[in-house]
Amino acid sequence: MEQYHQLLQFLLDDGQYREDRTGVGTYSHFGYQMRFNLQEGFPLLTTKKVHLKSIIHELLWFIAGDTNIRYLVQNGVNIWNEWPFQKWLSDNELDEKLPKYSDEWKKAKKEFVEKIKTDDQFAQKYGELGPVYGKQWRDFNGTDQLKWVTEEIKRNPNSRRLIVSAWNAAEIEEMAKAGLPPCHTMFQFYVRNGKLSCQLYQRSADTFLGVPFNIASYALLTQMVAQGTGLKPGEFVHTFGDVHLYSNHVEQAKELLSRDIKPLPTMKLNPEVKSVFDFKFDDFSLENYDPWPAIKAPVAV
Ligand code: THF
Repeated sequence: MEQYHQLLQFLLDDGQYREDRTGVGTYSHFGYQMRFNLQEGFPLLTTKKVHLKSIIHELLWFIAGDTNIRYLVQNGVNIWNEWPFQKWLSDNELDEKLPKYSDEWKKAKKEFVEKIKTDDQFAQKYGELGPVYGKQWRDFNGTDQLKWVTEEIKRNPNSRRLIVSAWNAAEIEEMAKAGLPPCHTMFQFYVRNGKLSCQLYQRSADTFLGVPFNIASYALLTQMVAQGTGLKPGEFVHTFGDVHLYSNHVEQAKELLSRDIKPLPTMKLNPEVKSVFDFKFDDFSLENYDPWPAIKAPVAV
């Protein structure tokens, strides 16, 4: 994970200050690439504890084609709550009364999440993120891209068209209304010598909070698709558009960089599972993960 540390250091040293949609401000750079050899271990950050449980549930939720946060919150995953909550606030004209990140805002968010968990109708109405990842992967104007790509990898491994796109230009407006347009715009698979590699193009990246999740998530997806297609995992290539460090994550980034990197853990998948669509939460086990403690940082909405 040296590469991740290099990216953080690079943004601290050379990132250009830039205002952004959320009003927080970022240190940003346009165009960057990292590579992770999945044969060397599972690329989960060791210099802060990363909540792998959230990553696995989120990925299973994408693969299932789900776009409602209900499954996530029922499984203790809170990373997508901010957007439906903010929308609920503005629908009820509460966003002026409850300024972002205030104590009242946090209290109201807790109540909102509780209601999503327990109230079916409320969850249907307010838990929906719009036609985001799950929808586009499984039903892009009627095309099940994930099913197609997993079959095409087997039929035609030399193909240069092994692509899944989450960027559906005709539905971007609708995604922006409920949550946000996909940051992981598209990914491409590549097969050579019995190994499956994956490259992600990420148009916008929150380096401190999101990127450790994103690396682990796509590494895991690559491992799952590899198992489903009878291949070994190769490399994960992470390519960025606007890669940034939020101005309220600078101290946390410095703290992380002061810590020594530890050996990578190993991710074991249940070998009985033969298709990317059949994995359950209990089919994953992470071994030898001994990270430094978590570092708290606010998510910009
Ligand atoms: N928006 C922003 N501003 N940052 C992002 O990372 C991000 N995502 C997804 C969509 N929009 C984004 C959501 N993914 C956390 C992690 C991933 C997220 C959102 C939030 C987060 O807060 N992580 C904390 C807590 C972990 C937990 O609760 O389990 C952390 O310390 O890691 C990028 O894809």
